[in-house]
Amino acid sequence: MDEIREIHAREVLDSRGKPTIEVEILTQSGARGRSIVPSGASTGRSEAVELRDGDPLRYDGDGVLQAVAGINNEIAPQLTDRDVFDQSGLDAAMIALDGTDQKARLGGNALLGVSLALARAAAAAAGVPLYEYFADRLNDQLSLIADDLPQCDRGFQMPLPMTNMISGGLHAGGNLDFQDVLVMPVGAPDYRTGLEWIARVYRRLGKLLSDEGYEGRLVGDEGGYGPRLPSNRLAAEFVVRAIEEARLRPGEVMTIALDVAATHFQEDDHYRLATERDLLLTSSEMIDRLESWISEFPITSIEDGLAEDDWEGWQELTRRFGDHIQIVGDDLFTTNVVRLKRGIELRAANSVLIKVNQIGTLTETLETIAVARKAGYSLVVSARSGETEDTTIADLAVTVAADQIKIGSIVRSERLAKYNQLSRLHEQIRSTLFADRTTLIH
Ligand code: 2PG
Ligand code: MG
Repeated sequence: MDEIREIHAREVLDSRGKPTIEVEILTQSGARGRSIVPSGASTGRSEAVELRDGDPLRYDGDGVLQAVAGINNEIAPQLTDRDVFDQSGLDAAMIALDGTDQKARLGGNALLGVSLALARAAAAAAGVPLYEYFADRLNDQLSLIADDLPQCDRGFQMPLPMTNMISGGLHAGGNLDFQDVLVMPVGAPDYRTGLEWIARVYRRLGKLLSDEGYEGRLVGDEGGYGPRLPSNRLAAEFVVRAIEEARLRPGEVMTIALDVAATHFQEDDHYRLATERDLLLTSSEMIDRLESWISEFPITSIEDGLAEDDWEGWQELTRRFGDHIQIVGDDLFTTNVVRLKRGIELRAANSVLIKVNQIGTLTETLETIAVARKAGYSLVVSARSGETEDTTIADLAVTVAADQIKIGSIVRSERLAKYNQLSRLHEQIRSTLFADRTTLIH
């Protein structure tokens, strides 16, 4: 038992210069925890609501003073004097205090800031690294789901980086329809080698783009290059060439992943490809289009290939490619256990993207992870396009033996904060192995 003494929130800025929430917690024993909340641009409709002030005179309405006040004046008095180790009870108390389905009253951003700062304070109070503290909380969730489900055995593992090379969509001014072309060093023997391979490809890619007259220096929100290419296809072609120039074998040791983020170019029941003369595709035609990409490029993972409510399309997508490609739901699931269970039942995907701020508390995030594991889904722990120096997701990925971690590219310090934390964890957990990634191999 270690009682919470102080909870204090303030407004700080994220990597896009937008206000966000920082929370600090102090316990009776003197342990401290601090967290900063990330923010998405290509958000799913079912995400926890991000509470923003809407006052046009401050940050064009993006201020978070109301959410900060909600923490300082409502959440803090409720949680003060309670045991910092009671993560699930404290998260449940905040959810009840908010009282809405999508955390719209106090804000998912407010709840998440407190939830993660609580975990950090509790880990500090227990004198254990954050990833170890997360393991105990994950085991709580696993045992709630089923007695026979193997507990997290503290066999911590490094996640494989899924790293952005070319950014498009809402992350780079609409230069491309697709949001990310990413790489995964599936043949790397360990994290350190994988990171070097990724950096090598990134450098070759910048040079290739510049040499051919495209913007090989301008980067999008997550540090991937943001060239104005004439087609989505060309983006994948450039990345394959960069892998070759880096003397790595595309499809063998380095594969490609896509985050299509299709929700954001869906119009009514169609998908509008602006870079292809506003071509309108039905869901099935969009799947055919993805199929041609899969056959042409060494793609082993597709995220949000279809829009967030196109459940039938997702079923077809998974039926056609789910046995050899990772089909990842991001906007589709929004880290929400109800949506994930529906997807599992419908066989609508085989992998889930985990973003802590989509759901808004650590306990709910771990519940979603536990359900995904039980269903045999792979896990991709992900940052947001608006990020900060907070490194919590690196520890989370190691605890849950995430198959991959998606942080953005290997430039910009809000991204490097996580990659560098992973380098520290790589030494601490003394496991050179990546999590099981058999699903990724062609
Ligand atoms: C995504 C994320 C991260 P955003 O779509 O997966 O790349 O973007 O945070 O803008 O939702
Ligand atoms: Mg996504």
